[in-house]
Formats: sequence, structure tokens, C-alpha cells
Amino acid sequence: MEARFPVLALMLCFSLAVGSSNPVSLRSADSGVSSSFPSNFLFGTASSSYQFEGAYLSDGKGLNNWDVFTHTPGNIADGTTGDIAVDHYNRYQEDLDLMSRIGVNSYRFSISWSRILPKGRFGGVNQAGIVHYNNLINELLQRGIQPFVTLTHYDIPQELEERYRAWLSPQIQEDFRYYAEVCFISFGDRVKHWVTFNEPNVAAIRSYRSGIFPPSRCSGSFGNCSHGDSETEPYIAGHNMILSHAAAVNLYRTKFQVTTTHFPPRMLGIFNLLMKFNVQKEQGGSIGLVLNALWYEPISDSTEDQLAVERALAFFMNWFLDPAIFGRYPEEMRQVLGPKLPEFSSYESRLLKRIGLDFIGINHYTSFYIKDCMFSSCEQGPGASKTEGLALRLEQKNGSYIGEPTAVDWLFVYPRGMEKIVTYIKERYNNVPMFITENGFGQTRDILNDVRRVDYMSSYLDALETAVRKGADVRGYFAWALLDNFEWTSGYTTRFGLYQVDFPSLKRIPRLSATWYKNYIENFIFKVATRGASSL
Ligand code: PNW
Repeated sequence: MEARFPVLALMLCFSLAVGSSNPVSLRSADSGVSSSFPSNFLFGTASSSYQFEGAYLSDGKGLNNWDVFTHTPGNIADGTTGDIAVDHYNRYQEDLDLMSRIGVNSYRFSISWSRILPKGRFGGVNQAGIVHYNNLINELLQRGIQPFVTLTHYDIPQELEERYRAWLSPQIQEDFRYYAEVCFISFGDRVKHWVTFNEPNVAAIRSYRSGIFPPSRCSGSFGNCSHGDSETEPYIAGHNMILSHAAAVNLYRTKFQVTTTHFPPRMLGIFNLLMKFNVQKEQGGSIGLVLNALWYEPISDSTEDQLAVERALAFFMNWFLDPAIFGRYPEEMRQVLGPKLPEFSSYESRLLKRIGLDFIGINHYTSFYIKDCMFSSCEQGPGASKTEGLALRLEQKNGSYIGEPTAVDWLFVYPRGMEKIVTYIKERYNNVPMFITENGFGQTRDILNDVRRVDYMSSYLDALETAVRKGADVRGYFAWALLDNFEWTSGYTTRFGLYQVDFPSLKRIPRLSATWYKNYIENFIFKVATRGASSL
């Protein structure tokens, strides 16, 4: 299926030739005469199953960890659940129409594991779940929108918690591999971008260090839990996530992705014959991993604070990216954590290094200052403890914030962080292709004229373009989110949508940012279409 941009670009060329006017109407959507993004750049919106779908007991879906967690009083700020969420399960056609209206050429969503496998590998495949995602994918492709699919975005079948404590057990690797296989077989002929995990770093930290996500495990001053060990369990869970990721990537590489290109031409005949009974399909897609990526500025120019920035990056992001690409944990983590950090066997390490990643997905929203706690003493706070890397995270320096504060307590507007995190990843990981898989702005007041979201997106996209101009291989950008939705422990109190959702009626109403994004994309297509013309 073809992406829609080349077609639109042609139409625009035509409209230029016949003398119609530039379609850009919002001045702020036009940030220059040319764009640094490649012509096949993906522009999309992002979502996740638990935050959007609702329909929590429909069509044979099994209970997941978030169903159980939200139904336990006291866990969610406004006492709500994702039982209905924005009812995307039933209203997806309407939502795809909204995407078409904006003009995106990709949609990032996640599959609900317990909708496909209500009991994990300990029960059957729920055909109704397969049918649902088939319909969604087919309708996307009919609209010229590419599916960009995450296998797990925090929600997992509750069965796995109950049987063996989910991420704390290596048994989950087999469950994840099996689930991935069902998805590759069912959808891989049409899905060309797969993500194994959304933000395993945030999942491990919030589920097993602070305990604010299910299964609510933590210890000591890290949170208020009845079970857990904040100093070891996040690293055990993370380790099992990395090995689960590796199992899925290895499976994709060996059975689904490409089967012929690694062999010299004269061996192809024999190879094809040998593989004929083994290989399902040549799907030819790509597979990657999405991390939450914060940027950090040192609180001073001292060597100690600069080293602390490296530690903060290691303990938050490289914790997962280094194993997925280099087959080992960052040196900073090994030094500080010692035996509390699990080890990869030499087989696992070689496997990880060999399979690698086709792309890195970056969820970037904000930045912080970092102060060293290894060589000097620190007050208590996020990041300061040994298990977090001895790098204190601060919002302010000399009384001023790193960027304009927002209604979301962790979100400060610091667009340069976008350029810097992308450039950092480019340099550390040898310019592996990147996608900005999430970027967005949250509000607690319900505003339709969301100028602050428009300013935020516009400035972050400008900063992203700067990184691309300087050589970063960034291939797409996904706005979080198309719609207001269930914002985890904040419930429905925080709104990230380009469209407002009126929750009682579930009506979708466009905000200024929806119109702005539409114009931004149109303007991009116009720039791409006139690229050749201007150099004539
Ligand atoms: C992401 N931070 O989480 C998630 O992938 C989404 O599901 C979520 O709705 C969205 O961001 C908005 O919150 C984040 O500390 C977790 O900077 C942590 C941070 C940012 C985003």
C-alpha cells in the first residue's frame, strides 16, 4: 500500500502549475521556505490500547494488569478506569476519519495483549481480537495511513502476574515471544513498523521502584508498597524486558523479516529450498524499541556534574539501548550497581549485538538539570540515590526553571532538549534510524484554543529539524495524542489531545492544535513538492 504523501505531493505540483495559491493559512505552521525532513517522512499521531480502547470486557478480551489496578480504589487520581476510555475500540472508524482530516500518513497504536491472548500462552488465541486489529489495519491502509504498531504499551495479561509475577520471572520471555509470533503471523503482511516495548524504562521504574504502576511493588523511601525491593526488582524486570525484546526481534529476523539478502547469490537457490518449509513469509518490515528519553543539562560546568549527566542518561535510557545495540549494560551502571545489576550470558550478549535494532523510537517531552551526588553530598530527591545513579534531577537552576513550567508537573518547555537528545542518540548509536514516537503537551484545564500546545509542538519540531539538518537520520514524528485519553494515574484530569474529548458524550472536538498540525503537514508537502522546482 502506498503512503499518501507522494500522491498529495503530485496533486500539489499540479495545483501549483495551474496557479492555485499556497494552501498554508496559519502563519505559525510555516517555519521557513524549505523543510529539512526527508520527503518520505512519517507524520502521525500516537495512542495506546489501554488509554484509548475501552471495551474492557468486549469480544473475549481477558483482564489485564491495568484493569485490575484501576479497579482497586486509591490508585487513580480521579478514581476512574480505562473501562470505556475514549471507546476507540468501537469508534475507530470515526477516529481514522479525524486522522485523514489532519492528513497524517502514519498512526502509532499498541495492541492489547490480553485481547489477543486473554490468558497469555496458557489459553487460546481470541479470534475476535485478531479480527478487530485486522479491520483497524485494513482501514488505515485504505486511507493511505501506515500502521506503526507497538506490541506492549504497559498493559499485559493479568494471568502472567498471577502465574509467575510477570516481569520478575524469566518465564515471561517465552510468553512475549509467543505473543509476538501470533502478531507477526496475523498482521505482519501489512505492518511494516513494529515496536516491541513502549518505554520499558518508565514501566520498570514505576512498577517496581516507585510502585505507582501495577503491580505496585517498591520498598523503603521509594514509595508506599506492601511488597517489593526498589533496589533490585527494577533491574530484574528490565533484564527480562530486554531478553523478551531480544526473543521477539530474533524471531522476526529469522522467520518473518527478510530471508534472502544475507546470502551470496550463488547460494540463494539452495537456501530458498532449505527455507521453504521453515519460513512463513518475507514481510520485509522493520523492528525497534521505544524509550522515554529525557534530556539533561548539568547544573554547573564542573566535571562532576557533567559526569553525572552521563550517569543520568545511562540509568534512564542507555540502560535499555546499550543492551539492545551493544549487548551489554552501560559501564556507569555496572560500576555503581555492582552485583545488583543482572548479567547477560555470553550467548545472550552475542545474540543482542547480532540482532540489534532497525530503529530507535524516542518519546521526548522535556528536560531537567542534573547535579552530581557521587563526589558531593546531595539533598534527597529524584535520581539522588545509589540505585538511581547518584545524579539528582532538578527543575530549576538559581531559582529559574529549565523551561516554562506547564500544568503537568514533569513537563517543562525546553525545545533545545529535542535537538540535543536526538544528536546524542545519533552519536552514541552510530546514527541508527530514529523516529520521534511521542511528543506532546498536557493541560489540566479544558481549552480549545490551545495556543501553548501549538507553540510547544512548533518549537520542538523546529529543534528536530535542526538536528536533521545537522545529519540525524530521523524518519518520523508522532504527536501524543490525537485525542484526550486516560492518562494513567492522572485518570482523565490531564489532556494531551489535538482533539478534545467531552467524556460524558465521548464527542471529539478539534482544538486549534489539530488545525495547526493539519496546516503544518500540508505546508511540509508543499515544500517537498517545490523542492525540485526551486533548484531549477
Ligand atoms: C508517555 N516523563 O509517558 C507514555 O508513553 C504515554 O502513554 C503517556 O500518556 C504520555 O507519555 C504522556 O504522559 C511518559 O517523565 C512518562 O517525562 C514519563 C515522562 C513522559 C512521558
